[in-house]
Amino acid sequence: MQYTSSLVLAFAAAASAATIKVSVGQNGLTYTPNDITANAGDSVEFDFFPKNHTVTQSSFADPCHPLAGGFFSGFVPTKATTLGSTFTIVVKDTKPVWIYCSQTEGDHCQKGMVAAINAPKTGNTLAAFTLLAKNATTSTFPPPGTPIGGTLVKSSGNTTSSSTGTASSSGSMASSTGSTQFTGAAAGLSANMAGMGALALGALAMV
Ligand SMILES: [Cu+2]
Repeated sequence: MQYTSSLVLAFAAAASAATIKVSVGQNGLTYTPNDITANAGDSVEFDFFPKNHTVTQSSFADPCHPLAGGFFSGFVPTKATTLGSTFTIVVKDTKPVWIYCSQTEGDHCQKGMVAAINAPKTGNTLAAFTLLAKNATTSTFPPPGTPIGGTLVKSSGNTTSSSTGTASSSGSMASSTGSTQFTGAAAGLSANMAGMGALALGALAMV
């Protein structure tokens, strides 16, 4: 009955997915932590602090410029009194993911506002990426129509709204955020179920 046990394993792996929280701009032009380790299926929740930052995916070789098909939170203006906006992505696999803030006023990316998920420990490290970013040309970002590739929950005072990107590399996890997320959660759930199906098929293929 390896068929059954593979399926059980696949579902068990999906069920144990973690949510990793990253502060955006809490201590200046930083993501904290910025050298993130995550498993496939984990969520990374970016929590926005003042003033006006983004979470944008780039390639390693071209920091401060968006990767085609990558995720983008859009700009999230945040006042000191309105904390609580989040952007959540789901990690697809353990390949390195490179991230920067595309705020051009103050050159956030060039000043080191970058992060990585599963960066190699040698070669293309986060330190190497940071150095490339320092010398990068003016930051650019995807055109309007955000968010892309993740779920944005915008908080401003007492009103909270959420939206989920569609043209994307990753869906949203049903468990990632609060009660206003029905639309995003439903879409994320089906994406997740599809993902688990694929995982189960993969497990079967290896039997
Ligand atoms: Cu920034």
